[in-house]
Amino acid sequence: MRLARALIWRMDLLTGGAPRILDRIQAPSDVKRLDFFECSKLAGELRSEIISVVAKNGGHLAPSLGVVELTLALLRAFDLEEDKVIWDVGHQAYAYKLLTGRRDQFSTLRRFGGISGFPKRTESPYDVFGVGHSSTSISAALGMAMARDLAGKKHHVTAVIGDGSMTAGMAFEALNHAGAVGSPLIVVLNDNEMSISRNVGALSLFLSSNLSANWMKRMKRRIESILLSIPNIGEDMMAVARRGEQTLKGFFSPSFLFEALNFNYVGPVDGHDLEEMSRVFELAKRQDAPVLVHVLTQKGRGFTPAEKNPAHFHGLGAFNPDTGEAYGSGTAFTYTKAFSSALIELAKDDPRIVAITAAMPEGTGLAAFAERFPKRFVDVGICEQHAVTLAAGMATQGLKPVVAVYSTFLQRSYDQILHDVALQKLPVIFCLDRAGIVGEDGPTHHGAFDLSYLRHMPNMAVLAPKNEDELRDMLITAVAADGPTAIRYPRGFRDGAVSERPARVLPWARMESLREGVDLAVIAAGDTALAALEAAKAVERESGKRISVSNARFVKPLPEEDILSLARRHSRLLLVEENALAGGFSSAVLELLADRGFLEKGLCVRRMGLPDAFVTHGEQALLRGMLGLDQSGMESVMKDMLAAN
Ligand SMILES: Cc1ncc(C[n+]2csc(CCOP(=O)(O)OP(=O)(O)O)c2C)c(N)n1
Repeated sequence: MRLARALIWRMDLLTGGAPRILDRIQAPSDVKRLDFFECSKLAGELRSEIISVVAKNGGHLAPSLGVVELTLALLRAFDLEEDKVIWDVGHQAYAYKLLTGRRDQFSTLRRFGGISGFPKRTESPYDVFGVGHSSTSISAALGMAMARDLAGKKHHVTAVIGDGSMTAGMAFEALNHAGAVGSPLIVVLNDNEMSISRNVGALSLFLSSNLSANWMKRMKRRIESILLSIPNIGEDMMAVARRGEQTLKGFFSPSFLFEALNFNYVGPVDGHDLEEMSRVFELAKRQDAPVLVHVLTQKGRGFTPAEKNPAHFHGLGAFNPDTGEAYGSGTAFTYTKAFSSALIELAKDDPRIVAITAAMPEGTGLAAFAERFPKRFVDVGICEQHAVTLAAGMATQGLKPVVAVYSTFLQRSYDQILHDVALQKLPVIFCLDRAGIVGEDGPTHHGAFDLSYLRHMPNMAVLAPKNEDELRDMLITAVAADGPTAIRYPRGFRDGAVSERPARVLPWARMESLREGVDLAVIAAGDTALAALEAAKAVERESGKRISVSNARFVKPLPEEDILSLARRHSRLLLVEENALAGGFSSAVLELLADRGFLEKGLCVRRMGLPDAFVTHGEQALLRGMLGLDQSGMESVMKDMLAAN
């Protein structure tokens, strides 16, 4: 039976228009039956499939293209019915998804109702750990290995982590622990010398293939030419030097680092050479100790535009699969761009301003700042916690550090913000991009919690602009403040432009009235304020009622005076935010109203925001619509409130 199947496979291969090998992979173990020639054909098919789907749906292209052969090697080496493979970040797991039972759904990647862009335990039994944030894989893998040991089992546990993700402290905490535990555990270091942009840090030098290959070659050539230039004895000295080469290589190679942590080191291995990797994984499987397999890959491999510009193709929207050219609104003036240009403007006149990113200069808009003020720009790697305390240290010395980070990733730094910044009332500015619903990246990436995790910290100010123009005002307001300030703004754009007028410092803890009415008051935080304004106008036209709409501007300190004044003048109050309702802006307002006795007096309050559930992935506008956080959702709640007595 097996022989017959193998024969059919080979026959199909020989007959030009053969169906894809990919279409016959029913289970991950099917990959084991392929020979290296078939695997290389399959690698090509996987790349075509990934490129064509990501070109339509957007996604993480370059990371996934880089690990196609590595994925095949893992599936050949391990039995996924027993063994565990844990992907770090998980943005590179597209080939893995295709080979582990999700080929038929792959065209739905990142779409609402479709498969996730990241490994997800509820999606497949082969996704043994849910992920989206970086540098968790070794900890999770060690946990699984320790559970295996306790159960007296023998299967293999393998974490696959990129060199960018390896820069985070958490990865080292896990290596340190794993080395001490000493149980069998395989860590595959996928080294492409890139994080999203070029990887940074002293460690990246140590890991770099330049060191282990090019650097060694250069060094060798120089030593050879020096020795050969010595008359008579040069040749003999060369022979001695060649014998010492291995020792020198061992000393300077990354093995030095990992062996100190009690890991056996194997590598560097060519991550596009399936045969070599297969040999190495067989070797790794036989070790009765933690092993680090250092694999060198090329980010974007097999798609020329991505090979040339891996940072751009790291994660992107729809594009032309023939040319790599982006479709859509790449030129739109987003909040990120408004932040980027406003910060540069401020920094021109204020040498205290420094900008810090945790491996995301492009995503946060700091790349332009880095070009303009290279000495005042810091990329710490994927180290959000360190970024915050670094900023705190700088602030003690009179600098005005601006930490630009996605809302979801700042979750990592809760204690650093609280203990190192807020407690000492240090003037660090946090610019939180991607706050609220982000869209296709889904629950690991929605910025749903920042208002909740920041607003209870004493000394902290939390602001949310209604549009790009107000973001400029908030930035200058934050620079003028004498304590920590966070500004949170969404992915994408509201007005898509800023006005010509210079930015101005906003009145502290005051909101902005956008419309005065009598029948209902709406207070909205951030970007939702303008949608609420449009909704109110539409409802007014239809109902003849008059609605007050205010832009909160400050979530902390709460604009108490303005809120209480509205509560006195209205019998109905609607609160809107794109943050978890639990502990967010509307919670703060409710606390105030309860404390001041307004709830007892019969004020009718309704809240709109994110539910106490993780919001799935899908298009930003679609998710907002589903959650009722778009104009039409707001209209219906307003009508409902006006209809009630
Ligand atoms: C905690 C956290 N911060 C930032 C990010 C955003 N991010 C996603 S992938 C990535 C780079 C990862 O680099 P690497 O691990 O080397 O993988 P590669 O993309 O090069 O394959 C970053 C910074 C994240 N996912 N998690």
